[in-house]
Amino acid sequence: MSVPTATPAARSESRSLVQDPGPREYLNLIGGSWTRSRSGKSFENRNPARPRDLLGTFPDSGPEDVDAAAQAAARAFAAWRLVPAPRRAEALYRAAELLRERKEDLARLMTREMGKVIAETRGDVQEAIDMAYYIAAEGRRLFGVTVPSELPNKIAMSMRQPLGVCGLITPWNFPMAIPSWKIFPALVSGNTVVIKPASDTPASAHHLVEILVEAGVPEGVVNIVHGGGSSVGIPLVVHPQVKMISFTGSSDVGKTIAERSAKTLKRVSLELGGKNAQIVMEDADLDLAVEGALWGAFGTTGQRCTATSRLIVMKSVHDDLVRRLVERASKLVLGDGLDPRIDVGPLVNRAQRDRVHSYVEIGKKEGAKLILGGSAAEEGALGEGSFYRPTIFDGVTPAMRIAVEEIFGPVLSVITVSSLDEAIEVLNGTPYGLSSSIYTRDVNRAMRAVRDIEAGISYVNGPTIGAEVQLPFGGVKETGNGHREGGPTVIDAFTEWKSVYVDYSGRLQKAQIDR
Ligand code: UN1
Repeated sequence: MSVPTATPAARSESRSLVQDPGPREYLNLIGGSWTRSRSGKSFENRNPARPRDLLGTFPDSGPEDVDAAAQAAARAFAAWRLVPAPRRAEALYRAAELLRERKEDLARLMTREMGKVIAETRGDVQEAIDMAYYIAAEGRRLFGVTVPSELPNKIAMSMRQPLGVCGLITPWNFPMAIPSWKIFPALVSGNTVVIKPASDTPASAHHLVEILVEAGVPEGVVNIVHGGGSSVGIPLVVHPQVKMISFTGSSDVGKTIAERSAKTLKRVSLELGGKNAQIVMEDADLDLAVEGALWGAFGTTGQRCTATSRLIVMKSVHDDLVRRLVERASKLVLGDGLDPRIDVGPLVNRAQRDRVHSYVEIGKKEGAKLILGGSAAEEGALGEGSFYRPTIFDGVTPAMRIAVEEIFGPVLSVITVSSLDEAIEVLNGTPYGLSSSIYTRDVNRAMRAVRDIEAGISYVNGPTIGAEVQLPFGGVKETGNGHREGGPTVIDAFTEWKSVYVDYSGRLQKAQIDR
């Protein structure tokens, strides 16, 4: 069988320049051709720090575009699944090199697209680079198990097989990292993909896909269809050619996807909301705990599913810790994330800003004590964008809505407790279970917390954010449905097991019966 390679046509139409300041028309990629939406409709992508800055227009696609992409991906699967995995991985190594070369341009574009500060968008591209190298190496692993057979002259082994067309639906908070941690393992495992990136961050996903085309991924293996959740996302979820859906986003949308895909028993890998907490014990290094809480709560303007949204503090250190925290948080500088002096960028859009503010109003009504922020930042140039002040509530009780529901913004709730048991009980008292953290110098307490916290990720003396690509990423309870993307476990999400028995005895042998 001949190994497919990237077609020159697909290459010549791809554009590598990402720093072009003028708006451009972006297209879908379907079966190797860059195309408009069938309806001809498009939508705009604007900078949330300065909405007059238009990055470009994108196809506002519909079910007919999804269908074309799914069919193209299904056709491409026939050949791609037969390409040896180490060869498939070679495209990912090349993609990693291209991402490295363009890291700065891609980071700048991403800051314009979704607002987080340039140091963080560099980190986002770096996470894609890390994932490319990490997963490319899987091309020479994709381990199965070989075990003894209970019968003589017989081999029992297992191997992984691709699923087929995977539909990937990705959020706007990690516009390149999250698409990369779905696309790369899907491809190395031999699947083909249709990706629908968030319509707030379509450009970052576009450039990632463009890089894969340049890296030699054959036509039809990676397809991108832009548009909204109901017009593109749901048609992808229900499409009969799509064998698997990987989604990162809210628990509400995750539940809808699970319901809609149940009819076809499609595999669904869900990475959903969080209400992550940092516990601070009385023996903690308080300076370190303050640094951790600041970064965990206000990094990415609080828009990480791993963000620290609750600070669970022992009574004896509460006053000292909160005083230091407010002092530091009040000095955070808001603004356009392209300026390296800025600490906190805008929220991704006005609707998110309004949503965050509605939670602040709820917190006040519930009787929590607002000790910092609590309003949109509108002075000067900030008024144009979707800026919200870092916000801290003290005196929060575990049952308040601001202590239970995911806010996805720069809002931290401080809850006071008197023992480790109480801290863990409060931490576990939400429907979510993604990330968690404890600051203590006592190894016994740290290990009890690691054992008893209900979360997919636990940090000791580090904030709730900052997962590395080589460990499983995901959570328990309403944070997911048992899959773990990232780490070696991501391969389980994107492959089927096949068990293979080879009998070389030359006679009929009966398992369980011949003894
Ligand atoms: C997310 O918030 O959806 O662990 C992903 C972290 C990042 C990934 C966050 N590496 O904070």
